[in-house]
Amino acid sequence: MRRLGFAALQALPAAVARPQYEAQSVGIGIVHLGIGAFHRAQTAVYSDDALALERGDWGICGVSLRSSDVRDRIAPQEGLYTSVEKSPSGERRRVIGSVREVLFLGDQRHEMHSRLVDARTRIVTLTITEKGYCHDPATGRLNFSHPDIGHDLADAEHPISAVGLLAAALDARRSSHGRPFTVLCCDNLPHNGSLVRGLVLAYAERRDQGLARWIGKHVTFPSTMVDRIVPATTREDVAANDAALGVHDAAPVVHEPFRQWAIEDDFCAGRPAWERAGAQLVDDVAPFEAMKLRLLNASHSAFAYLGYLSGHEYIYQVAAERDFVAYMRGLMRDEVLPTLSIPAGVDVAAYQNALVERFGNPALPHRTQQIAMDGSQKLPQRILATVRDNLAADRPIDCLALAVAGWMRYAEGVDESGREIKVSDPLSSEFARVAAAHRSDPQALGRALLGLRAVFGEDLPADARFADKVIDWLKALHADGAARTVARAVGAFSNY
Ligand code: CS2
Repeated sequence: MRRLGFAALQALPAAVARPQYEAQSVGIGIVHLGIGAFHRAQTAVYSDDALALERGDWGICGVSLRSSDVRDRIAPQEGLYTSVEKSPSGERRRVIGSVREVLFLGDQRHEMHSRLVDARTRIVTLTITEKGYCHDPATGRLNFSHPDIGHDLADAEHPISAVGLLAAALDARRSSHGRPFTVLCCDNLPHNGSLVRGLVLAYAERRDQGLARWIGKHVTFPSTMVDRIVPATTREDVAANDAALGVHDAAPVVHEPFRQWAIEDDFCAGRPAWERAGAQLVDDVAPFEAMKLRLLNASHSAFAYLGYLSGHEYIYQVAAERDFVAYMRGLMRDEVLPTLSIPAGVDVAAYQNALVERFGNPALPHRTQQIAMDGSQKLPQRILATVRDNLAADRPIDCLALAVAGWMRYAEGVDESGREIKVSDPLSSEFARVAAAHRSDPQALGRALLGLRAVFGEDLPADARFADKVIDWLKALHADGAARTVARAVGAFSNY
């Protein structure tokens, strides 16, 4: 079958949209670190729309840090790939042209560094997942004992961490043309711009105080909130897309119709017209980010752990369960909303209803295990920050504590039928050690996992209102299973 590329565009069926601008002539102005499915389904689509509406050299060079897979799939296609929007009302396919180059750090370090240092590169965006920043999730500080950070400080010319790569590129720019770029974190982290700024400055200070000062003075790190549900692409997705296009695309991405991008407008060297593509340029992203992290991502993680333990492979199956929907609504209503300041003009009731509907999209098989990954890196900003706010105000945390207990039960690595759970997490070996030591003792297991300071900090394990509630739920999960425990939790709601 013919391969997707510019020469194949004209032959595509009329129903398949394609770039509405001369993508081949667009110069590269953005380097994206972490060119996974989310970036290609969300921020690269906004850029594609923006380029169609306002010409500019804002093409994207995507960089993979860990694997050559995406590069090997997209480079032969001249950067082109299909965005497949899937909903109960059908599918919409569109070839995206904003990615103009894809590199792999492992064997194209020189090309990548040149692109990062090139004065025409004015923005570096990142989606490297929560664990990619080598930080301590509980404190937000750079983890200098992280092996990648240790490697980079010892060999600053050949960094492997995103923080090290940014610092090396900025150092080379400082000592050559002197032009900075904007760093735009697009990961689900709280105050992600200032968080990444702190990490890069902490790293730079260890290397060169002058570099740290220059970065602090010239480089901007605006925060953003990104939202689109993007399950991992399956072989079936690729086959169905080839059949629809009539050409082979090795790297389609599948996603929901919904998308949102709130961005602080603080760019030191310009930006694409993303607002013309529907992005929201705001003075303060924090309210948007808290709403999204605490309503969507907390519910997602709760569904992932408790839903998986209840025997559900996909989120839409969990969202079809009346008790789980009641649990999600109760968690949002009683324990998240009181901690939020809703941005002006936002209908938060409609937002919550939309979340339930989005999770229930049966056309989008989003695996519970995909969302369950890296829980130690996700829980602090999705659930524990909300717990802290509620404890400070002496408000309930029952549903949040059940989500944490669900994570603990999942982290044990054995499901309710005794089958192994493949737990994917930077701390998975620690989980396995704790589970082996306390397999049949949920009290001791809960205490041991609460002792993970990188996740829970010092305060939460010491607060009996939280620790005791989590352990009580963990005991219930062991005794009755997740489905019955969720049913019991919602049975306690007065209006259920
Ligand atoms: C999910 C997110 O995998 C996960 O942790 O909760 O990727 C979620 O799909 C996105 O944040 C939605 O915008």
